[in-house]
Amino acid sequence: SVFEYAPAPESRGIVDIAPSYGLFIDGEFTEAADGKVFKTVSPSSEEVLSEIAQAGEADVDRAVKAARKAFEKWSALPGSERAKYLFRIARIIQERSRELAVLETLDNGKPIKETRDADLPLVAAHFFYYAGWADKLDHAGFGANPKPLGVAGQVIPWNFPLLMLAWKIAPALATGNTVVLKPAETTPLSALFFADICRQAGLPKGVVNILPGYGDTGAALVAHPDVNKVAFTGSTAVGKEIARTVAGSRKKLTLELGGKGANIVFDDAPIDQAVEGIVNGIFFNQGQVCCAGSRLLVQESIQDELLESLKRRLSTLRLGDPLDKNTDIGAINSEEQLTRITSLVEQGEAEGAERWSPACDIPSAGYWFAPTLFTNVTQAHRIARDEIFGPVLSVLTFRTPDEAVAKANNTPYGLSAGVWTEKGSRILAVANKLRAGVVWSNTFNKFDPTSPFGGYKESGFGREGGRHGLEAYLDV
Ligand code: TXE
Repeated sequence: SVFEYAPAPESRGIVDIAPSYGLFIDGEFTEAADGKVFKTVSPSSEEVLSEIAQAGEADVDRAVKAARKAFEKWSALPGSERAKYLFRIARIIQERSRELAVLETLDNGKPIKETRDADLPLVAAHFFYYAGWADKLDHAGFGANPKPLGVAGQVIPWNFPLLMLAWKIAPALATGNTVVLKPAETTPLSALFFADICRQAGLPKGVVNILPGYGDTGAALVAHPDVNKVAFTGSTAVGKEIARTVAGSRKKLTLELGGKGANIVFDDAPIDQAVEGIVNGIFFNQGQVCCAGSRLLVQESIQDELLESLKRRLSTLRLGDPLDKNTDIGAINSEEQLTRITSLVEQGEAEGAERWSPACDIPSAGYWFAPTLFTNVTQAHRIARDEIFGPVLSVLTFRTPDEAVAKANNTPYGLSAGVWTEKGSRILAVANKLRAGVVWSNTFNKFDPTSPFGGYKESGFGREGGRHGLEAYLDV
């Protein structure tokens, strides 16, 4: 795993990180045309992990040209041949999953328990799943011989760097498109390792190109006239900007944006199980999850009992070194994100909500935020309306199912929700009224490549995953 433009890697146990990495264009690691670089930092130690080439407009153009050229042959391959490459990539991801998990944890700050047991298995599963579709597109229900779109420009965030890459690249390649992908500026490393995996799998040059950089690199990619499809996951503000850029062009667009998910707990729910689901819903990945259950809607009659159990459970969470297998709460991905969380939490206090956190030691270096619970929250509070994207739960109450539904839907977002009750009929009745792309019942944050994922309202449009995920990359 030593890349050409990656002199003398420094060993970090399982993973070797080189002091510098290039852009990945047309099958080669190269410097940026203007020689620009930026640093990627470990959020749990603030230590510089590596220096990364930063793609500018000229590099975007070069990568799109390479992807365009590769598209001719790649799209003409029989689906069964494309499938072989995807299966090979999936197997290499499995073989290198320990290395990738450590790398992702170092660059992102999330607990190794999560990268090892959630991110990496899901990444491999996505490639296996879409490999299986590559030679069956005629049977996907879109009519005979659906056509790939061409070059896909993909921009992804930092919260699940490799998983978001898998969600974007696997269906694009399976359907015969080629890709230029921009990872987030704070987490470029796993995408560059993925580029190396593409080479290891013998993927033809130019089919996948990786361009690390900031928002301006993403904007240049989105605006490039020879990009046929734009797929974005990130903030609602940037999603709207991208929609404006793409408007009037012939580019197809899918957007996966923010959320403010409601986790609704009825009085007949098994409390212990619900507490685990609430914890998973908002503290998984430090709450930096678009479909996080960031609003707890609890039926008034069980509020005291539930909150008592929840506080007891939160007091057992271990915050600290993300590489420690016992860590539950890792670092916040960046100083900017920590500032955003802190300011919203301060606003919550200023607006009169009651703040509670378990006692925990915050390491001196790195970006950290203790698990936080807000009670006495009203729907008007900003902490009940804005996506915080941190380990912060706002608790609201309700009396009737109708009130729960009304409160859950009282948000501009519509990505996820959870319903906790023993009554099957109630699950169905409530789920049907929730305006959210995914509703979990008696569980939360469960993902599967066979299941379409995406938002209603300001959470975006288009679906990733499942058969629906193919449609985003096909002219049908
Ligand atoms: O997002 P950005 P940020 C939400 C979450 C978080 C907030 C801000 O609430 O607190 O957004 O996070 C690239 N044209 N989510 O600032 O800026 C950028 O380089 C094209 C929810 O990190 O949207 C990165 O690769 N691309 C979310 C990606 O967009 C641009 C995940 C996301 O960054 C661009 C992340 C531009 N003009 C944040 N500007 C989710 N849905 O899961 C930036 N980028």
